[in-house]
Parts: sequence; C-alpha cells; structure tokens
Amino acid sequence: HAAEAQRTDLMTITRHVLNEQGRHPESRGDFTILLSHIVLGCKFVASAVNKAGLAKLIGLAGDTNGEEQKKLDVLSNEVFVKALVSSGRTCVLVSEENEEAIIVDAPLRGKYCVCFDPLDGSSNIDCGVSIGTIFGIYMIKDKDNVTLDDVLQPGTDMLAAGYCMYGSSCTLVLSTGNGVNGFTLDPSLGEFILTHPNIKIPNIGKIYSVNEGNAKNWDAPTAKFVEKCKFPQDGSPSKSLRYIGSMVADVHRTLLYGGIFLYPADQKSPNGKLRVLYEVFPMSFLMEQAGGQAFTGKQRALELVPRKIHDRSPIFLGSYDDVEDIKALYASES
Ligand code: AHM
Ligand code: MG
Repeated sequence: HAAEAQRTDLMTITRHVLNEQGRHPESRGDFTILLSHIVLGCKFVASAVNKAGLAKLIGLAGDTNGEEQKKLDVLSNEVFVKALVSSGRTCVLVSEENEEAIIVDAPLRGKYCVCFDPLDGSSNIDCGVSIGTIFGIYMIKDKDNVTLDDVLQPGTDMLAAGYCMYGSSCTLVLSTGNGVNGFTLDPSLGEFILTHPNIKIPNIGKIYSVNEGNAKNWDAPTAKFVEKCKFPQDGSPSKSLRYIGSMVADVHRTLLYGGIFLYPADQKSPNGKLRVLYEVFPMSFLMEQAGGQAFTGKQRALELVPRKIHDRSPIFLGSYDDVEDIKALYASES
C-alpha cells in the first residue's frame, strides 16, 4: 500500500549539500564540514530547548555546587562558538551575544566568516513559544590578514544563510545561493531530512506581521501600509495579523504562507530593532532566494553596508507584491 510505504531513500542535509557542491568541486567539502558543525549546534539547542521547562522544574542540569544554571541563550552561544572554532573552517565569528567579533586563532583558522544569533526571540523561552538560530556565512578575502572588514560587507556578498526554528518540530531552512530548502529534524535519527525542497514564497499573501503596539511612533509610509492591510481601498480582501515576536517563527510562516513581516523604524528607534549582520541579512537572502523581496525603507536590504557589527536596520520582507506596495509608499513620500 502506498500509504504504508516507508521512505527508504533519505535526503539528509549533509547529502543535499554534498550534492550541491558537486557543482563547485573547488570547495572540497570545507563548506560541508562547516555546516555539519552548525547543525551540531542546532541539535544541541533543540535538545536544550525541549528540556528547558523540565530543567527548571527539577534542576535537570544538576545544580550540585550552588552554581546558577546558565541561561539558555548564553549556553547556546557557547556551544555554537566552540563548534564553529573547532570546525577549523572559520576565521571571524560575530555573535549577537558577544560585543566584539571573535577572531579565530591561526592554527584553527579557515576561510569562512559566520555571523549568527544563537538563540533569537529569547522573550519567548519561558512560555515555550518558538525560538530560533539565525546565521549568515561569508568567505574571507585574505587568510593572512583577517579583519572586521571581512564581515562588514553588503549582504549580497553572503555565500549562504539559514535559520533553525525550535517549534512544534525543529526545522532548518538553508540557502547556499541556489534556492531555499527546508529540513526537519527526525529525532529518532538525529538527522535533518529534506522535507521542504525548493521553497518558493507566494507572490502575494494574506498575512501581515508587525508589532502594532509601536504604531504611534511609526513614519507615514509604514502607517499607511498597515492601514491598507486592514482597510484595502482597491476591493482586495483585508489581511490577517499574525505576530509571534520571534523573528524566526514570523519569517518562517511568511516564507511558507506568503505575506509580509516588518520591523520598521520608529521615532524611538530610527534604525528599527533588528540587527543587520545576523537577523536582517540572512532573512533577506532567504527571501530573495525564495522569490520574495527585502527592503529597508530606503533600499534593497542586501545592499546595505554595515559600519559596525551590531548595526540595526528597519526591514520589510516577504511576498514580492506585498513588498512592492511598501516600496511604492516610500517612493511617493520622497
Ligand atoms: P532578541 O534578539 O532580544 O531576542 O530580539 C529579537 C526579537 C526578534 O526575534 C523579533 O522579531 C523581535 O525581537 C520582536 O521585537 P518586539 O518585542 O519589539 O516586537
Ligand atoms: Mg536576536
């Protein structure tokens, strides 16, 4: 029976990336090794997140010598930093949790730079709502002369980007610049299996996603746009509002169902909230690779050039036509 058929040919994330590299033999598996270390970090966080509630209740992590348990975001960061350094494939690491960039010691140095937010959406941890890891990967310019400029590059220079969502299931979404693919962690195998091949975002969506509590501080184009979502004047149906407050979950839904996610500038935060290197760029890269768009209010998001590693930017990303609408509103303003 077809319904009973067991799938026996499993496309793991490693196999998938190795296949893709068949097109770039010069990368000789280095990227696969780097990715397998990122995947290790994601599996660790997935397991820690699953145990988080329990750990609090019964002190699972063993609070024997009176030491306070490490917060989940601090712990996740340590795991990612150690996994990335020990891969021997990285040279500059930028983490949301570290004020300074980490320059990897020469003996362990490789050619990739990784910018990441190890556990984004941390306000959602304690209530068990989806959280995620976000990452973007660059290649260094000169191995003997590693500087911050290796990561202070426009997002168009990114080689790969992805996120892992710790939700009702654990899903890793990845692009190496050749479309977007989604993999789901099979806990019994401990492997990410290709479940969402070649993700394309619908051209227009029925959902908008924004923290409307900030509306009183919005600029005119943002306010007009959201008003249009609720009271369309052209006969189109009004959009539904969905906002989790966890970027990975809000972007994941936008990617699969279509629509728009925005974290605009406002009077209190003229650059919005989200960070360019490890939030805005990776998500913009994925959106474009899936056929959508990402816009800052002034320009294509990937063409930004960050000046500091923790720079922020307003962001509007999602379905192609929905982002066209906000672009038109900004254009008619200036
Ligand atoms: P964090 O890095 O402190 O977790 O903040 C980032 C999160 C994003 O996941 C989310 O999109 C945004 O903050 C929500 O912000 P707000 O609570 O202002 O709506
Ligand atoms: Mg964050």
